[in-house]
Amino acid sequence: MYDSQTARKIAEKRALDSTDQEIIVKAIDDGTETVWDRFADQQPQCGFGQLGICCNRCTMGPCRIEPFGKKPTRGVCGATADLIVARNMLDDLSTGAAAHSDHGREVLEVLLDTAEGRSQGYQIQDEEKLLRVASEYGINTDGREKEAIAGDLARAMLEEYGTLKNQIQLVERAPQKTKEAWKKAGIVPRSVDREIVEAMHRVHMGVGADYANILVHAMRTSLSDGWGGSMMATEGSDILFGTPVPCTTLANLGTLSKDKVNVVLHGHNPILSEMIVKAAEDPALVKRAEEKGAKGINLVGMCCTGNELSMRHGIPMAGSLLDQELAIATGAVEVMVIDYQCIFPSITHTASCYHTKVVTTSEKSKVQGALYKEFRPETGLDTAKEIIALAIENFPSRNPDRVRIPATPVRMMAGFSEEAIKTALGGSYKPLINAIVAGEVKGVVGVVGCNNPKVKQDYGHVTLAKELIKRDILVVETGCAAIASGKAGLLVPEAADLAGEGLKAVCKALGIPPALHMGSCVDCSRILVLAAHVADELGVGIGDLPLGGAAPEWYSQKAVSIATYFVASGVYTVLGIPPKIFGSQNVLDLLTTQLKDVVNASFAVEPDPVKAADLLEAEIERKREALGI
Ligand code: SF4
Ligand code: MSK
Repeated sequence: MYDSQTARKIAEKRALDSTDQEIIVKAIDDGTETVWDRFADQQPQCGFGQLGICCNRCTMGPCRIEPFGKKPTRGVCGATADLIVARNMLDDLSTGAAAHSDHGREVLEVLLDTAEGRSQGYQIQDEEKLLRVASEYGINTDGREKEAIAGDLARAMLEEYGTLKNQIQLVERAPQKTKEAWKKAGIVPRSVDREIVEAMHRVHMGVGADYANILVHAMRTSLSDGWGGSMMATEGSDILFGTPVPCTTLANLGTLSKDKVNVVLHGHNPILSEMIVKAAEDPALVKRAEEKGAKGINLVGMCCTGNELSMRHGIPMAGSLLDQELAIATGAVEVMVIDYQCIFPSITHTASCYHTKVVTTSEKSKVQGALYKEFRPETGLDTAKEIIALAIENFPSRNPDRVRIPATPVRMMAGFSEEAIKTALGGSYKPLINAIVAGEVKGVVGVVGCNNPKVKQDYGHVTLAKELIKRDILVVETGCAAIASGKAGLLVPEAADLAGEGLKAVCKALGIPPALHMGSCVDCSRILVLAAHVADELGVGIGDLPLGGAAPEWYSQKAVSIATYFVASGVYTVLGIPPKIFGSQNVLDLLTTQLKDVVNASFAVEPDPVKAADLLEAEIERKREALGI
């Protein structure tokens, strides 16, 4: 137990945002264990693991390589540090690509079920996008019912996961020059499942033993995610639930309500949470909530399920990865509904300290101690209503003496899909290109990725975003990075006052924030599409554009895949958390230097966000100079 001054100091070290700090203090007072406590318990963390030079792939091991050139220099099988590092990276990346892509598959399955009349509560919301994407697939749209087209499209997209076609259609969206670079490097992705399965094959003992060859396949696998699984997750969700348009909502833990039934929607896939949004509007359930003494039902988002809902419905955003336990520690959450990804396995342990019930909904993502309500498309709305009813029944169990909700949520804008950005620009990318050519906007950087207890929560994201906009660099964001900027007040048009004169003028003229919320982790694919359109207008490759990427606080295997498909697509990307590759100088050289000759982009590692902004600005200047602007 700490005195209040010490608890406050600890909280200030853990998180940037004052509402997070407030609840960290409460969690400390309540004796509730959080991710930061577990992180402290793990110190010192294994140096071999951090360098990527331990291997636990087979039972001749586990093996580890001595990092200073002494023995052992090889694992029992003979693998070198180069090989062990490269295999570990491909393994991590493939896990991340699988997570995104399997999410995409589930969206497409719901699209197919909806097209064939088997789902409950779903409708095709964006017919215009349906027709547009269907035509990319060569599907006949003339005079046909939208359900018939959607059925054909869902089947064609599901085929992208298979192994017979050997060509992902959406790769055609990339500019010609980018595709040629991929072809030359042998990294054109063939299909989603094939690249991931092949990756698992290659990392088996006795298969891939050439680190460079392993990393080439890592690039191909990441492209099957960015231009395949993730892109299909985004497009399928837009067709089913609507393509986002700008909207204003609120962010931080203050979005929880003192007098309403609070339901937190946490995870990544919008297919169930979309039904929960519908269920929460059911007059019978609203009435039942009132009968239980609540003033209504309050839905808030968390992590990327939250991003999906903020983007399409303006549902308030309670927080990001490191906020999941804090939301429960407010004592005001009746139910936390989870689908999958980025959910702490200890979440039910946290909930057991309060009245919160955790509901799991995916057969893939069960958690011990949670209530399981299986999501199936044919009963989606019924399941959603059951979950809301459960939350209502739990409202009287809330102990008002243990509730603390921060006072002031912050306003934020979301909904900047690629289509919405184009609309905001007046229907064409020309104004953005003109502003870039004129130097008013020097370039664009995608700031994406997670939180990580190794970094003061949100410090990396917010500091980097502020530095970039100050230097007239437009920021586009997804995932927890977007949530961090939302909480920090950067996602409103008034934040343009923090930007350099050129970017400020552009934002003021268009009425947009200097940092644009483009969605969830799979929506990093929206950034790729935006880059492809701009490159096409200029007749260049993505690698020629003054673009950058950054993941200042990343933690997940999905982020390894995102960062790699950014680089493979031609976007120089700076990582704030060192990846587990420093045990191999050869792998480091390949990823940070030699890749430039292949895709005109590379990785960099820079934990200091101000120095990261320096690197990104220098790279943008390099690309501008090469373009002659
Ligand atoms: Fe050791 Fe080789 Fe087995 Fe890895 S694959 S655990 S390095 S023997
Ligand atoms: S939720 S993958 S912590 S961004 Fe997409 Fe945030 Fe990273 Fe999960």
